[in-house]
Amino acid sequence: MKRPDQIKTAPDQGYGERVPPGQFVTTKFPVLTYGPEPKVDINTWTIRVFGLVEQEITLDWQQFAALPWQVLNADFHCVTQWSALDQTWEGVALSDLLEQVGVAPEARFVMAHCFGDYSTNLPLEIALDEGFLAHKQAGQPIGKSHGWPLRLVVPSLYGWKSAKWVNGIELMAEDSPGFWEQRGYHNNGDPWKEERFWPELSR
Ligand SMILES: Nc1nc2c(c(=O)[nH]1)N[C@H]1C(S)=C(S)[C@@H](COP(=O)(O)O)O[C@H]1N2
Ligand SMILES: [Mo]
Repeated sequence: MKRPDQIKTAPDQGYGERVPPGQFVTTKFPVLTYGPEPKVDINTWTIRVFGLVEQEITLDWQQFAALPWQVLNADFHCVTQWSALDQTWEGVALSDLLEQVGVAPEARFVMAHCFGDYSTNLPLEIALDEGFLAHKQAGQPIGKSHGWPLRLVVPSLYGWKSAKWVNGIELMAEDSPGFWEQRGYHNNGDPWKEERFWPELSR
């Protein structure tokens, strides 16, 4: 993979402290997918919650949709320097799904698994605070290329942590790098600290 050691300087668009450093605000929501887009059938769709849990579960779509539904409004920041403000998502808080299984006391990290073998890791604390499993965006079912029927949204971290086509949530004692984190992306991905690519390139 090419080492992106040139980060473009973002213009001052007048958003002040609202937008993290080095980001360009766009009114679009570009598709960013590595590799082919997985085909997902909602009739055979399941999500499995496993690892360090009291009781592993696998829910089908009907069972998942019966969990408490919420709305989340948040900004979205992609590491390729676009930010989309005020996105409205509808779905289920990850904490409500995790309540179903009971998180084991040793669990400290989460791995989100996806159709198509993408994955990404998160600290459990962030996952519980703000991890959101979205089925709708802007009042409509999310588009197929945006992760339909279910994607993770983690607003405080770069977009690659917002895994599309999620089908598994694994609870872990030790941290372990996901797809991009194994390929040079920063382990944490905090846009306010510009934790973009190779840790030594962060400003
Ligand atoms: N499964 C999967 N999820 C993914 C990606 C991917 O390639 N595969 N790309 C990530 C990246 S880099 C970003 S910025 C967001 C983009 O979401 P969007 O394509 O809906 O705009 O999805 C993230 N989730
Ligand atoms: Mo991204």
